[in-house]
Amino acid sequence: MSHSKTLALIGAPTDIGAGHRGAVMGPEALRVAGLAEALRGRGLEVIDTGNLSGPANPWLPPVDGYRHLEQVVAWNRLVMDAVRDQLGQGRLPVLMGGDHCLGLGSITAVARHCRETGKKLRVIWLDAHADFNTSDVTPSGNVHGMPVACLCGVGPRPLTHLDGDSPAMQPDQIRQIGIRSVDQGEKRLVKEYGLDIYDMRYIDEFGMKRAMEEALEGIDEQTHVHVSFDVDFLDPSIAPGVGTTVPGGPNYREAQLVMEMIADTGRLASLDIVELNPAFDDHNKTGLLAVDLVESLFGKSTLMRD
Ligand code: B3U
Ligand code: MN
Ligand code: MN
Repeated sequence: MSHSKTLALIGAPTDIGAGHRGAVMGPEALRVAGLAEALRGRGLEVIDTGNLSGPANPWLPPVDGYRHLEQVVAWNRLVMDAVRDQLGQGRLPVLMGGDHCLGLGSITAVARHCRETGKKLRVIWLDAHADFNTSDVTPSGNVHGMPVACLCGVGPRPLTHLDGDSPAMQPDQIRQIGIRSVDQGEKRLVKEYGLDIYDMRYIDEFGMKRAMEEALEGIDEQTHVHVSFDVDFLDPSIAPGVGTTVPGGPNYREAQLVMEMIADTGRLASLDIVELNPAFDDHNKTGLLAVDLVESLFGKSTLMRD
């Protein structure tokens, strides 16, 4: 195992970018499900840095195509600073969301760290959604549907320039897996920007193994792999605890394989676990599953290879 690094759990309890209440409880649900204990059980050193404290969610309608832009910016600044701080200390940050708008702050910090340390960035985005909306095409105004676009420099200036530079990353640094809900205008944008998307059609036709082999192609010892795990990636039958379920997602075995294949690269260096919504869950079933999968991401092999 290559994880000599200490893991730093960072709680970001907010649903500021979401359309449903409840992701604010995500960090606590992951703690209750035993995230830190499970990873320690794998021999990893884990510290829980506690929760960030940002603005409350005012639950207002969108303004000019964005809901709560000011508060979204504030939360993402907090996340960016916390992730940057942990990376600077040589730790592996694990962001416990919170909704997926926070992937913007997390990956902005990771991308800068990669530029400063000469690493190649590869983002593996596990999600039912492409999260490439803009104010013009969003059906909701919810910023959790926009972080990938913002990271690629498409969006409102306070989000695209979160740390001053823009774009934070290039479309060819990201691979999206499990996608099955892309809005009409969003489809045009992901084509225009050339996003590498392994959607459910691709996974059905060629299998998860091939999708992941292609998504992980080119990763070497100079690569920093960031996983952004939106729990709605999983099929709702196994993961009901999310705000925006989309049927037809990866099953338990496929999800395990995804995590194991990423673990096998030995290059995982930062992680987001987002969109867990205990208000929709069944006895923390989804939280427990997320912990189970994250264990695999950190090298727990189901075939007793370790
Ligand atoms: N694409 C839709 C729905 C959505 C995106 N991300 C989530 N839901 N979690 C939107 O509102 O942008
Ligand atoms: Mn998402
Ligand atoms: Mn999603």
